[in-house]
Amino acid sequence: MNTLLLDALRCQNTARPPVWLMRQAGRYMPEYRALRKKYSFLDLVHTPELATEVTLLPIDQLDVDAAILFSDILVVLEAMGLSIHFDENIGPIIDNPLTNAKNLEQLMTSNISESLAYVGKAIHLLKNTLKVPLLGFCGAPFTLASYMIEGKSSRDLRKTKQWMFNDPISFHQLLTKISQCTIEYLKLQIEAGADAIQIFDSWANYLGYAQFQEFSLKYLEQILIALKPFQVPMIIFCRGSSVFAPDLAKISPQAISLDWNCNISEIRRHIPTYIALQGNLDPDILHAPKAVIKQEAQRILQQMSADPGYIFNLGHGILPTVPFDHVKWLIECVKT
Ligand code: 1CP
Repeated sequence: MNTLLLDALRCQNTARPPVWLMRQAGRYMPEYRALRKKYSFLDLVHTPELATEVTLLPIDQLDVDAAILFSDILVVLEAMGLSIHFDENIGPIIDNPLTNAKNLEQLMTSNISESLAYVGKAIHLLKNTLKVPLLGFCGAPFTLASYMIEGKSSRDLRKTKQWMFNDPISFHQLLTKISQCTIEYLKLQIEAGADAIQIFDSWANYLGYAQFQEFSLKYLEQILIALKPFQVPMIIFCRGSSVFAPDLAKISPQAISLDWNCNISEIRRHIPTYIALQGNLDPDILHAPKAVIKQEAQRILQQMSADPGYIFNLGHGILPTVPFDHVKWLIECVKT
């Protein structure tokens, strides 16, 4: 068993930094694109055998130090009664987005683990074959609320923020419901065998400082407190972590996954050494020439050398347009 990731999450890694990449299974991979000719994205997610096959692609082809379950943060929305489909060009689309506080009554908060049982099956299958730790994951309540309200990807989260400012009480009710379901969903993943969990707050960077505390951090903390008895390491990824990392540290996750806008050495000075740091490489670097990829990877590795709690990763997911051999090259650069 490769324990580099789990050692780094305990800030006790004395070997090289572990490396895995957000969205390491995806459209930049020829084999993934071939599978997508045969199956829809949701077929891959909903079928445990197919989700397992896709999860294993980057383990076999890139030799990364961790697997992340192939799924999506939006499956919880399906379990809560929203209907989702994925459009090739637009991305996820929610057919029945929330438009007013009355809609909250229709959201389902029971039987979450029954609806998402297929995720537990995929985790069981993976645990039988993997020699690296398996990450489970979920979306953060604020990020999930934004998809529920916008109905698709949005450049400004205008509807979400209008709801938040105009009717904070019902916005909190929504966040509470999402948090409850998320806790149940993460328990399912942990009981099925996930070795660590990453929470994705992809759109937290849209929040002002005070609103981040009230509408995001508070709910992240509730999730961490509820899952503490399981003693499974929790990583919080947050776009906006360049600013919010010290606040995230206050709720004591085992690791904070950084975006790429900050100087990681500088951030390290403000984060207790018992909390691991992950990420920080600009995902666009993977479009650059190989020499530039190596130089930028080495810059971060040098900054974090001798840090027993650093996990190499990007500042956000791999872009679908990057060449596969650039991703392979990056992993080689980190490992040598
Ligand atoms: O084949 C396809 O067309 C689907 C593309 C795709 C893939 C490969 C989507 C649609 N989701 C995924 C997988 C996925 N999504 C994983 C798999 C594990 C991995 O290899 O990392 C994970 C962890 C996610 C998480 C996810 N989904 C996030 C959080 C991370 C992030 O990138 O910020 C978000 C915001 C989503 C929503 C989503 N799902 C898919 C797309 C294209 C999007 C983003 C759309 C947007 O920009 O709003």
